[in-house]
Amino acid sequence: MGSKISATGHYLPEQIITNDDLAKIMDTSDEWISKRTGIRQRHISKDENTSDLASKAALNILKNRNITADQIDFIIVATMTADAGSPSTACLVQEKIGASKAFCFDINAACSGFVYSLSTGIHLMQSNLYQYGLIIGAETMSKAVNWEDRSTAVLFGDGAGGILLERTEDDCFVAEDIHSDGGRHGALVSDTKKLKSPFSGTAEEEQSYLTMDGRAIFDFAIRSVPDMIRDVMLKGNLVEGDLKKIIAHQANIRLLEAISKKVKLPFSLFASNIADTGNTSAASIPILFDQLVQSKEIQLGTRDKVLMTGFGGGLTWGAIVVSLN
Ligand code: 4VN
Repeated sequence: MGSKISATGHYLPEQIITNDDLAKIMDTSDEWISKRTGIRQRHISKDENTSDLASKAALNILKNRNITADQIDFIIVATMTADAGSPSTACLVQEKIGASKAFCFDINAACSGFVYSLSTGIHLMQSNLYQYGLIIGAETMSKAVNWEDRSTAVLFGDGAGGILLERTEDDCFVAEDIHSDGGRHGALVSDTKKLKSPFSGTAEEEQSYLTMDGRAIFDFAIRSVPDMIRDVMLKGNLVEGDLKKIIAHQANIRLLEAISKKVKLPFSLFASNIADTGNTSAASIPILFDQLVQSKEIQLGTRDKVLMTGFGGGLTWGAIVVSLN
């Protein structure tokens, strides 16, 4: 008893911003961005908020499984760019798609959010209480970044993706390895709300854009992710040949190359779409997952094993291996 991934879907906002477009509004270049990150373009929302992207991805997933929204038991949205503090983005998705019987909540674990949410969803399904659960990663990073800071603005993009978990005898769960280190939270901070009440201390300036210590985050990822991949493979009794694909958070192509070298797994195992979408934080893994299903590089119903790994703000990092039952 447990669940399987029975459908996938994603949605990217229509507007594409290329590196050359960015070079017109800030001191950067296509050469710098593409060489150091692998990013060539990103999708940027014009008037759709995170819940709009998430809802469109959700409808896409339901269409691919041919079920209706009122059959869904729960919706989890992984996001660090929620529409509001309350309601959760998941509740807004519920309203937009008409998932009337679902219980809905967000998980904020930054770029690791989809791995955290998939783990949560899979273990909820292991209770055998539910038939269908939607797990979505959705972000509008464009509203979080400072568009005058070329060191961060060029890295991020908007989008949403997700999967449907469906009750089945044969559980898709293989292994997971999930961590946080709040002691290093300062390396990536977004939407800082300062204390502001008649009873607070000093009235501070409100700062509402994302700041990242790129060096620190990059060093953290190159140190922690290879160890985590090794550990999750050990936990699942897996060797290289057992993995069909590694779907890692799309933060930087140079980082993925370095991780591949360090864990001694061929770079061809590492899927990538960063050239087209940039870093979409919690949405990057599920968008790429659906694109791989659509292009038949991975296939549901095969028992092939896929390793997903996210890492970023929090700090948070996590890896999960599932079988594509
Ligand atoms: C994980 C990572 C990053 C990230 C950090 C740094 C970085 C991406 C800094 C150096 C710069 C190229 C770009 Cl590794 C971000 C997240 C958050 O999702 C997670 N790029 N860079 C250069 O080469 O000078």
